[in-house]
Order: sequence, then structure tokens, then C-alpha cells
Amino acid sequence: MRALARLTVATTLIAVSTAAIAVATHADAADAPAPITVINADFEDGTVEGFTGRSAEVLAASTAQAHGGTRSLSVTGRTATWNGPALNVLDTFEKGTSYTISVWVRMADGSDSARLSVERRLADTANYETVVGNTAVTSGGWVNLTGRYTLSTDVDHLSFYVETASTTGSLFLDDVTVSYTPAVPIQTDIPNVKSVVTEFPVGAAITGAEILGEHGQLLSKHFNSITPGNALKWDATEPAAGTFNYTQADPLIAYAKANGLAIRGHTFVWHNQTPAWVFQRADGTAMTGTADDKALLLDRLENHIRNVGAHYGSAIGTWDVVNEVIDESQSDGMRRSSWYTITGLDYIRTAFKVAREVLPTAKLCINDYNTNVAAKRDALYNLVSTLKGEGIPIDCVGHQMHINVSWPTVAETEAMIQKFVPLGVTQQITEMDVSIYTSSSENFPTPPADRLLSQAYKYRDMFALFRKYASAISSVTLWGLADDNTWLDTYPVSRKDAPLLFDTTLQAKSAYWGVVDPTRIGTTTTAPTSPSSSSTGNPTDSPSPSASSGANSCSITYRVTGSWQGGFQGDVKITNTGTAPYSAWRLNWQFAADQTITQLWNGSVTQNENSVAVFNAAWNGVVPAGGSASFGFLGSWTGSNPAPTSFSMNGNVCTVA
Ligand code: 9MR
Repeated sequence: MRALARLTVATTLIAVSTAAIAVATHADAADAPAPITVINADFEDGTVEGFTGRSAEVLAASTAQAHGGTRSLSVTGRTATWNGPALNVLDTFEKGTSYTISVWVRMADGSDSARLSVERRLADTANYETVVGNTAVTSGGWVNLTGRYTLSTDVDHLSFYVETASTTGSLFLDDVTVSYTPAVPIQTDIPNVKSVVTEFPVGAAITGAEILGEHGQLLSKHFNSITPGNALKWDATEPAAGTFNYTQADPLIAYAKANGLAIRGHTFVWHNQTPAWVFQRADGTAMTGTADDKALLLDRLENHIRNVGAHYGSAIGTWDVVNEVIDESQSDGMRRSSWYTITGLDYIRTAFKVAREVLPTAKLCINDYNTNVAAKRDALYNLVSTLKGEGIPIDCVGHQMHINVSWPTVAETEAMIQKFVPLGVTQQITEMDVSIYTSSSENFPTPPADRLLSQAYKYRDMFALFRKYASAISSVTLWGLADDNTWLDTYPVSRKDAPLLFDTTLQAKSAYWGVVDPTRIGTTTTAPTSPSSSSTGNPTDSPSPSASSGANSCSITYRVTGSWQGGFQGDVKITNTGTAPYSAWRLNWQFAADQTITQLWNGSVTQNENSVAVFNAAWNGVVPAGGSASFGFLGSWTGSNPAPTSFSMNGNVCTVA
């Protein structure tokens, strides 16, 4: 029996309908430990191998059907759709370990949908979780259900079982396996993201299992903020009217407090993950938007925010008060959610006013996705501007930034940030991830190297932009900790995605180096012996005093190709005069006068006062020995416009041609 503690809910669930679970994706995947099988039930020994019915089902090893060998488990006499074959795994599953469960199922007759579920109990309170959702099954063939499950709480009962959606038909089960891959230790000798990016807290959205074991180590090493990904949503905190439940969120908040991490509360109001009762009258009928409906709904909203807000008080420094209220395709720009159709804009007004009352010092945000798209951005701007004009206490605009390797551009993102500056709100990047996919039809069994490289450049460029706007941005959060747990594995279709800084075995990807030290993009994920880091928005080197030679050396041609009053155009050619190739480059120089780069092509730029850092574009990062790369730019100048006299490339001083 496990030790009991007052802990809770929250698991990592990744449901996939068919066999393949993606394997480790980082460069050293071949070195990742092999999976260990802890359960392998094939019923070939003629027993039920520990399976029991959840109720009065009759279980027996049977030769009537077999997926492999000559026998399977026959399950007859089911009395409810939720009753089926179950296996007790209380003494098998360890908290914080991600298990892959695979079962083969077929119906004895007819057809239905089957799903794989977990029941866990603590002190007679049961919770049910779906590991693999409804999947069509028939009597005509075997269907595989494979999913991953991570226990994150203490329990005194734990089992997984197969149930069906509509009928109580008899089932066969075969070749049940459960395996896990031993955790790879996190890299402790690479720079902490939070120590490199110091302009604002850097956060990760987490579920319960991510505060445990190696995940917990990774989280507290690199991040100084968390967002509970689901645990503070209405369905978790007030599942039934007036019944508040903090069992999912409390452990996450306690972890954050213990490790000194900031907390973003997500979210008081959303159209998803809100229980049906919220929009029903006392008699259970649907609200339609009468005056009484509106009053009741606003009452419920107020009560919800007062309770959840007060439960955590000042421990949560920022709240997404409302989430995803914009629909730019509507004439008024407002999403037609039940909130809106029943109350108009009043739900937003009420939510912010009540939140301010109960949380006088919290930053109160309005959060949305695709805010880099002009129409959406402008609709959000108009709403915030109108409501602020009325005195509604909106402190902050949250940009989710669910983006991908080729979208959006830095310029679009910069326009997004610039748009909101005049409103006097702080801005936060709240849910950033960078999908490796650029369309719903793509599906890679393992992330292709070029996508991971493009992803690293995207992270590099976006973080450089955020740091440039440090005065406008007060927090940047990624929507997940590592690629082993991302919502993008099931959205918009089921396929393995890899959108975060760390891979499925928690090792640093090029994306991580894009944030921490872009010169290491594309290099091995092994920790550098003396990690380089930068604490400004504009990484610069400490170049050695004389021009380099040998493996890494470079020559720079800097030309002003056009000049007019106040402006100029420049062209820079980098030649690799060394013997080793560059796989990613960063060129630094100092302008001697008042010169500012306003636009740059074939690369990206950050400028901090006179210090300039130009990074390669996705297509010109590799410069072989003897090869060259070029970029061009437009700049402004006042006074004079002298050419810089000293350049360094990835830390090596270059000769100037
Ligand atoms: O990460 C969340 C995922 O586990 C949920 O299944 C999903 C659906 O409700 O919500 C995810 O988080 C969303 C966030 O709350 C709001 N912006 C979009 C996020 C991704 O869907």
C-alpha cells in the first residue's frame, strides 16, 4: 500500500487511437534507454492473468479468438457500458513515471466504440480518466488502443480498464502490455533559461506530473514562472454549482511557492472547459438570454471569481481573467460564446471588476490567440480600448503565441506588440509553442532535422524580439515543459509534435539554444564545457584581442551601397577563412556614431544602443570553410555614418576586408 498524503488529481494523458507512440526525438535518441515492460498479458497460460471484471462480468481465457498465439481473454455478462475487464496496477505504477499501455480489443458480436480508462481512488473518492478515447471496434477484427498515463497523485486504488460507449456487448482482449522508459537525467550543466533571459519571468504551463522527478528538476532549473495548464479552469475548480475543488491546483501552487516561482492563473472565464450547469437555469433548462438568465449567470461568475480568487489571494500574481473572447469574423469582433449571447459584454466587465475587488494587486489580463493576425489584433485592441475607456480594470494583454516554424514573421509579431503599447497595458506572452508542422496534413514519425532547425531560429528571433520590447512585456510563458507532453499531439489532428525547448527525454533541443545561445543552434545537445550565456537582449561576445585564425576565422566586407540624408543601405559579406564550417552564425559589431538598423534581409538583427548582433537566416546558417554568406540592411543615421571597424563572428574577431 502506498503512503497516503492529501494530494490529488492531474495526470499527463496522451491519447492516440492506434499503435504508434513517437519515440525520443533528440539528436542522441539512439542513446536513450530502452523501454522496460512491466506487464505482458497474452492469456496463453490459460488464466485471466490478474484481470477482473469491474462488476459481475465473467472473465476466462478463451480459444474462440486470439490476436497472438491461440488464446485471448473473453469478457461476457457485462451489465453496464462502463463495466469491463480491469487490471489492478496499484503496486506496479510509480508516481511521476509515464507508462505506455497497449491493449488489443474486439467485440464478440456487433460493433461499438471502446475506450481505455483509469480509475484511481483515494479514501473512497474515485476519479476516472480517459487514456484512449472512443475508438470504433467490431467483431470483424482486432483494434489496438495505445495511450500514455502518468500518475501524479497518491492513491489507494489504481486500475486501468476497457469500457464501451453504447452497448454491453461481450469483448475479447489480448496482448496487453505496459511499459515505461526510464527517465534520462536532465542536463545540469547547461545554462538556466531564466538566468539568461532576465528581462522578464520565463514560464511553463504544467500539469500535475510535471512537478515530480526529473520533470520537476527541469522545471525549477530553467523557469521562474508556471501556469497550471488545466487545474484552475472552471471545470476543475467549480465542477458543480457552489462546490469548489482545488485538489488539482493546490499541489502546483505549493510547488511554485516552495521553489519561488511566479504563478499565472489561467483562467476565470472561457467558453471551453466550463461545466454545462453554468449556462443552465435552476430547473436544468438552457439559458436563452432573458434578464433573469443574465442576472443568474453574472451572479455565478462573480461567485466563482470571488471564491477561486480568494482561495489563492496574492500567491497568484497574474490572472487571465477572460480567455479567447474575440472572433474577428463577427461584425462586432466578439465571439458568440454562451457568455456573450447571454450577457453581451457584461461578463467581461463583471469579471474584471470583481477580480480587481478580490485581487487588488494582481495583474489582470485579457488573453487570446492569433493576436499577431491584423484583424484579430485590431478587434482585441478595439475591445480593450473601449473597456479601458469605461474604467474596466484591464492591466494586461496576453498573446498566446501558438505558432509554427514558418509563421508568423517577426515583423507581424512586432506589429502586434507595438499595437498595444499606446493602451498603457503590460503585455505577456502566455502560451508560446512552435509546432514543427505547417499544415494539418503533415505527419512526421520523428521531427525532421530541418524543422527543428527552423524552430530554433523561430525561438531565437521571437525571444530576441521579446527582449527588445522588455519594457512592454512582463512575462513569457511556454505552453508546456518538454515535448513529452504537449496539447499539439492531439490538435489539430493526432500526430507527434515537438514544439518546446526540451525533447521527449527532457534534453535540450536546438530550440533551447535558440533562446539561450543561438551560436549553438544545430550543434550537439551535449552540454558545453563552459556554457556561454548572455543577460541582455542583445547577445555580444567578449572577443579575443586579435583576429582569430585556424579552425574558426572570418573576414568581413562591410559596404555602404547607398546613402541619403538620414538613411543608408548596407551590404555585409561574411567569408569563412577557417578550416571548420559554421553551422550557425552570429556577427557582432558596434556602430561608432548614431546609426540604427531599421530593416535587414537574409538574417535577423537585434540592436541595443550601438551594439548590433546579426543572426543567420534559416537558409544561410551553414557556411563551409572557404564559403561565404551575405546579408543586406537599411539603416538610419544622424551626424555621420562611419563603417564599423571591428567585427566578431561567434566570438572570434574577424579581419576586415
Ligand atoms: O493545454 C490544455 C489542454 O490540456 C486541454 O485539453 C485544452 C482544451 O480545453 O486546453 C489546453 O489549453 C488551452 C488554453 O487553456 C487556452 N488556449 C489554448 C490552449 C491549447 O488548447
